[in-house]
Amino acid sequence: MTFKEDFLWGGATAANQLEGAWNVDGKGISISDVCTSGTRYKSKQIIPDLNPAYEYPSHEAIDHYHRYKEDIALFAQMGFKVYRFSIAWTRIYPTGEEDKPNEAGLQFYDNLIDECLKYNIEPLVTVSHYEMPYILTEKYNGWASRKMIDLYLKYFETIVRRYKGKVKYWLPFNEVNSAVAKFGAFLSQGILNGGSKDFMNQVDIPQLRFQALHHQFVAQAKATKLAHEIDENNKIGSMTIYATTYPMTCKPEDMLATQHMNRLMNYLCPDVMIRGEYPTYAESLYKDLGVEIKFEDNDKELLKEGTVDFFAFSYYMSSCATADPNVERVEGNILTNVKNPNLETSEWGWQIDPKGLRYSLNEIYDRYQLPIMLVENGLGANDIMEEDGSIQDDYRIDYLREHIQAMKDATEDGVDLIGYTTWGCIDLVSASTGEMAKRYGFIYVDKDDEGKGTLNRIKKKSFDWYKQVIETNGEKL
Ligand code: BGP
Repeated sequence: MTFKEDFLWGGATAANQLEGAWNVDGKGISISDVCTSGTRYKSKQIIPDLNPAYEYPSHEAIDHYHRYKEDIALFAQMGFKVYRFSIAWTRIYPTGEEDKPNEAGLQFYDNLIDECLKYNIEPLVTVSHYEMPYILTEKYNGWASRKMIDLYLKYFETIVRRYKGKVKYWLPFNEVNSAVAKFGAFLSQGILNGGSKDFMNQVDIPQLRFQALHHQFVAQAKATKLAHEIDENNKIGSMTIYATTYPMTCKPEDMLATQHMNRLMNYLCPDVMIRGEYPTYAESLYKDLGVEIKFEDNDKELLKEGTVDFFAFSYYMSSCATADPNVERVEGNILTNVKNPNLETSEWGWQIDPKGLRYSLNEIYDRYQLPIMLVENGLGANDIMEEDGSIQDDYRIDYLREHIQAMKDATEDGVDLIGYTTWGCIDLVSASTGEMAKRYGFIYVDKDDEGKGTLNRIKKKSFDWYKQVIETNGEKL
């Protein structure tokens, strides 16, 4: 057995990391247009305050807003069956609180979606990918306020109605469990702890993060129910980071530490979004964190009524857990890992583990028995252009080949895997570092960390390789 005949091969991006055009056609200022961190802006060595004159990477990005036709034509050349992109909330509701949506923003996504459909590429839309109208963070402290639920739903309803019949697959939030890992507090939830937009180094207030997460769960459930009502063909996915966690040793203490990590990071969020209720272990997790969630009267029913249709996740690395506080930790960009001596790491310290993907897929399917889409996976690398202008990214081909093989093995194990979108199918701005130098694409974009370059698109070696993978439905790796 191998991949299904209608397996959805493709790639994934996010609005703020590729569109640019941050202040045109009525778009409002989003979180990503102002958010900072020491690493995200390291090329500039400054942490600026909100200053529209400052060149944040999202301001121009790779100017996909004006070049989407060229980019989608390249995806079509590779044979994409699906393209995962996100809609920028601030193009639709610039401050989040307008009564009427911004027609120019809606029109842009009409055009983008039509362009996909022209090539029979299925759009897979992320509704909120690490951004929201910035003003809502100052006014309400983002998702820490329950007010966000209605504002989000207004935006969600607008786009689901507008693109009805064209878009079937929806992901209400990107990596909603990033909030568990703290860096998501500003990036994903818009919480301004102590007024800080430095998302890696905020003061940590778990109570705010987890209450905000509860609001996101309720919003996701209401959105799911609504999307099903608007069109029964709509398929809604939960979307989380999944980092397989191994015990550092076979000591029972390490096994317990592993279980703890798995519950907190990998399972808490999908358990709620798929089963429609908090798992029993949430009570003790929250007690240890000193968190108490405020429920409103019908929250429990709402969570039950809006469970998702499929499981979507990002997979880049695996991790280890230990009960021993003295074991060395490696700083991944976003997740702090215990070093696994058996694995190689990427240039950015992410532990590469294709076999862990097979294991993860089996674990996930055993637990939920829902169709699964792997919606982010790939290798961030510093690609070098040869003198003849080519980019020989064999390391990326190796990485993807091994991960696709792992998906194949998992399919043979019986897992219902329905799609795969590699991250950053065209080079774009890194979410965690703000760099262009951390490239994931099959398509090279001529732009550097100083913002210089022609923005020309150049096919890398991996472009033809992925084309062949899709052509042969994963037979020829
Ligand atoms: C995920 C995010 C993406 C993306 C990817 C790679 O967590 O959903 O937005 O950027 O990670 O991360 P980075 O860009 O930091 O290399």
